[in-house]
Amino acid sequence: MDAMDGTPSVHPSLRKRKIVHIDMDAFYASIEIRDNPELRGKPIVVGGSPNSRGVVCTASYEARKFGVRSAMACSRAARLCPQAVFLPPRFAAYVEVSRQIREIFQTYTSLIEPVSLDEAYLDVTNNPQGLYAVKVARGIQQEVLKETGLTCSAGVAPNKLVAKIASDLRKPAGFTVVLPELVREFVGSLTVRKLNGVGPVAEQRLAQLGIRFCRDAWDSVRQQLLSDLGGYGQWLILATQGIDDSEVCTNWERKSYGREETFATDILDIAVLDAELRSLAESVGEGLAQQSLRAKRVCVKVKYEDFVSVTRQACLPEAICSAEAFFELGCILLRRTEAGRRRVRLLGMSVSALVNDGDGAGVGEGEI
Ligand code: TTP
Ligand code: MG
Repeated sequence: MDAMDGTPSVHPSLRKRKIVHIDMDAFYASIEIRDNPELRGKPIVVGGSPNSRGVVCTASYEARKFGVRSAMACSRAARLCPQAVFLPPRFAAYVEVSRQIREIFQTYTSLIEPVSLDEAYLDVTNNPQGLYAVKVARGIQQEVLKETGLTCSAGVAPNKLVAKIASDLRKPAGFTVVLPELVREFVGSLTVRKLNGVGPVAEQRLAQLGIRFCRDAWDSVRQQLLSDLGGYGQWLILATQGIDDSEVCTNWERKSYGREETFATDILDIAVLDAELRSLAESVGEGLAQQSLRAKRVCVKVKYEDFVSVTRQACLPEAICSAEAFFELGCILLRRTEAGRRRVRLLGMSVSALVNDGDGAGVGEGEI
């Protein structure tokens, strides 16, 4: 679609917003290296120990060269990179850095959507200082480095979808700007898997339709095939052109907050599981308190020995931050699973419907 004068027309939604996406580089691993400079230059794996059945939280870029990735079994990581240094996570340190970077974001705008401890979207369309989006992103990178000693990558684009892709493009310390006029070509050249919303299953399904790169979805025949997929297909038609009209949601701090533990051997004894649940609840309570958050919903996750997982959740009468209350509700939820009758490989607790201390009641109703 070209305009009469030959200049390509730009979809109107690409003129509405200026979004910055910030993502810290190798977050947990970089903090470990910062706090122990002897680790610099070495392959670092943060997560379970190499001979445990835990998983990798993250790996330094040196370890990634060997193929080590987040969520991989630690035993596999140890085989791929035997010289790697394995470190347990120190969540309190990561939460503290997360707080510091959010403080920096807030000096530029209050329109912030934190996605995880190390990642956030900022809507800087009308930022109070009247700065260009590029200037905001550069300023944040410099201040984050100065305040925390860590690098982050930034993406600047007309929407969240493209800003996230952009921040990931030139890690570490990457800086990528995608102007509205270039969005379509930029996204078109990427594989569909780069879109936040296309996972391995959708990737395969799209490949069957002949869609590997985003631009493969631009012709009318394939767009018809996609629209037959319903709402997700409609989203794909737009996303493959770099169009996304979603707003930066400022009214939640974090979607959920949790901990989980993969056991060295599968556990049948419910009393042992209760004790594990108590320590998970304590850790969750501590993490929430550090972030001055309270939670209303509690979720328990159980993975049985055959890797089948179930979750059970319920709401507390009001948003609170109490390890004891999380534990008590957790015990009730655990008894709604087959724990005690089937061996359990992993136990997790997470809390959601989070509110800041001082805010009103939490959201959501639930069964108990
Ligand atoms: P990411 O931003 O996905 O990864 P990263 O910051 O380690 O590396 P990158 O430079 O590619 O951004 O996740 C942020 C942190 O979240 C990561 O350091 C550890 C944690 N995490 C997990 O615990 N498990 C996971 O599966 C993933 C993906 C991340
Ligand atoms: Mg990151």
